[in-house]
Amino acid sequence: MKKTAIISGVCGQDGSYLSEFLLSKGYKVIGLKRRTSLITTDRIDHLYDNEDFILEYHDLNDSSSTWRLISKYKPDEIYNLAAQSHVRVSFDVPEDTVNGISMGTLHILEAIRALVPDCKFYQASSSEMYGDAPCPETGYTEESRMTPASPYACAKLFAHNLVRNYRVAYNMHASSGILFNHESPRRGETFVTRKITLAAARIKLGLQDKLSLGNLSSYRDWGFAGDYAKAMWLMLQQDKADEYVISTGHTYTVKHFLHEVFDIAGLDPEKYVEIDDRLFRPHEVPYLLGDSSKAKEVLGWEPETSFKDLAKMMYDSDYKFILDTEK
Ligand code: G4F
Repeated sequence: MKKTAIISGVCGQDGSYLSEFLLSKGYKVIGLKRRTSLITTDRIDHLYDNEDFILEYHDLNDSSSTWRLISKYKPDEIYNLAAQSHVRVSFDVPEDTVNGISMGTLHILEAIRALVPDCKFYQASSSEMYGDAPCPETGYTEESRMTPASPYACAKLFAHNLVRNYRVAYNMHASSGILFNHESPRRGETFVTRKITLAAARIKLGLQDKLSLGNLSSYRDWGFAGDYAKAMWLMLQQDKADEYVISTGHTYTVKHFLHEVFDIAGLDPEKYVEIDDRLFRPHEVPYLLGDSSKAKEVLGWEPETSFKDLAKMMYDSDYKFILDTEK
């Protein structure tokens, strides 16, 4: 009998990679999508022909939709990936961001407890939760102090703690993956890596002449989103639910990523990049480095894509995309 998995936020980067992964493992996948006036299904359009892939409308702020769908499909696993996930934007729409992440997670946990207590649950926790807490030399672990530095990160920490509470209080199989930044050609265009690879491709093709960026000196531990989807699944295959840091163990500045991509494109960033103060954040996370020793030891998980390969994969994909669509 096929296992059924529900994925909230299925139209996002991670939702699309996880859907592909679960379908390849023989799952029936119920993807939950928020209603928007613009079409946002481009990352999952190629999955429509698969009869095991079903799309349903859902909203994190509408608990009735959460209860109805969990009751309808009685899933074996639920992956909660939905969120307003842009950190800078969370300063502008804090209520929407915080409500969706915190109450959305609570609604799912309560529905599982009442309707499908054996269902396994995955929570998309984030390295943003560490905020500006001091980082150990070898990177943040599951036990490191967390001092979140944005409404988004505060809400993620609330949801992270809630998941732990439900795991202990109700003996639920509820796990959290503390994922460090993970990127891909499917990354949203307003996140810094994709903004850089798209701009480099457009500049190379003579379609853009400036790239505006904010803080170039923050450090991020950047991995490939496709590698990280497998880690989410592995967490739910364990006998015991738990929390895991998922990261590469290497950290680079935004400036370093910029130079890597512009080098690949054969461009000099000094000629094109301008700093725009409006893109700085009221409170920045200066340095993120993760230590995934626990994931390696317990899950047997390790990242497979290097920083250089990730930058090249993203630039090459955007170059082809711009050539096909704009040139
Ligand atoms: O690409 P970013 O917007 O990602 P950020 O804030 O690290 O958050 C991402 O990763 C988290 C995991 O740690 C997720 F939880 C979260 O949902 C999201 O996926 O910014 C990266 C860095 C920041 O320091 C930012 O200040 O790049 C800096 N930056 C500089 N110029 C910029 C820009 N960020 C964006 N988005 N746009 C810029 O023009």
